[in-house]
Amino acid sequence: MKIAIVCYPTFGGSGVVATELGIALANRGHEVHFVTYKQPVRLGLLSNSIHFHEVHVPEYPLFKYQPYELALSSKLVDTVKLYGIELLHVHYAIPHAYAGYMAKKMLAEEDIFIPMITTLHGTDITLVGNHPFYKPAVTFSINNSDVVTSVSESLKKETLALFDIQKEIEVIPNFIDKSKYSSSFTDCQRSLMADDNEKIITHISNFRKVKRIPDVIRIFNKLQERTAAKLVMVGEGPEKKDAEQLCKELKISNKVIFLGNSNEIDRILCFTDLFLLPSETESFGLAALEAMINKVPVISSNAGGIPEVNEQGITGYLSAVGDIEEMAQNALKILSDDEVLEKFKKNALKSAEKFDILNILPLYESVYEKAYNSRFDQTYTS
Ligand code: GMT
Repeated sequence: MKIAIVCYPTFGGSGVVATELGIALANRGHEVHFVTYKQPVRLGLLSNSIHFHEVHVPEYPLFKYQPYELALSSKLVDTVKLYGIELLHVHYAIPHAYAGYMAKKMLAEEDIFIPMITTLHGTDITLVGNHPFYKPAVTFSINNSDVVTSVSESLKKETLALFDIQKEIEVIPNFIDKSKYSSSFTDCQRSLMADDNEKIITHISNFRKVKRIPDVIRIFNKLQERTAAKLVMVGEGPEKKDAEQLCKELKISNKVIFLGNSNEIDRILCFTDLFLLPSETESFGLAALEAMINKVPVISSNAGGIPEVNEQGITGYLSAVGDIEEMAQNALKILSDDEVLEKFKKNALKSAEKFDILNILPLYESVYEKAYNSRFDQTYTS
């Protein structure tokens, strides 16, 4: 099948999922066309089966806001016609589902009927999409998608509670590619980050408010008072400066390493003993799953869809949002006994394997088929 994927090309979870899905689809023989404003960060080499089409938004001084949706929908129309695309898969409702819907309508004028799948990822529903300024457009574009999927049961429930949704929402969880991790590094190079006696704690995110970065630092601060440890902070975002300042105030700057964005998170997770994810809201927690496939237990909040990934007392521990004391105690429970740590590591890997791409890809292919077959209905109804 010829599939156009629309996503954010950045380090955010939705872009990562969309990119990895596209790569996996191409490996299964589909032809995949990414349409976005920059080549997605996780996308490597382009080939006959993986294409990238850049959306340009010409600057014009009259506009205070440059019309990205307009440029995206026009690019989609051109790409569909030029490459004979059979299906649109848009990741993150805002503004992708809206632009996708416009492209569909423009194409229908030329008797080209193209089904659209919208995948809801989290903040497009829980934070941004829910704002009254966006809500009517988001509701409209979800209801006018041919198939709607959500990355967790929790996000599905929230979507149904917050919006007036007439469409069935299918849950297709996020995934990892187990085969990429099976040949794990023989030497994790722990010594690059810590002394032999120190445990390595890691946090990876886009450093936005919802990630509760100060909680990450304060959990670590409590932890390092009781056991020798280093904290590795991976990512970039608005909360990073304050996080560095907080480390100074707590006098732990020498124990916290800020690495910035990285394309080598499996290398970092290879030498990690414990992962922290105390988020305020999290539809799924892809970062936790990536930690788990690298045999790293997770200390997290119990927000949103995290309990669908991190299993209490098995792959890690979950606490109420903001309960940093309990999170620090649970972290110590895992770290202070090597046998316990080993057990949690094994469990983390085993649970993560359930989310292997080989189990999840057929679910997407089946909704693609359903949407593709529905194009005949569209022919008659539009
Ligand atoms: O976590 C973020 O802020 C990025 C955001 C995104 O859309 O790029 O992540 C969301 O989608 C991920 C992939 O489906 C989920 O794993 C994250 O839980 C979700 N983030 C939130 O709900 C806050």
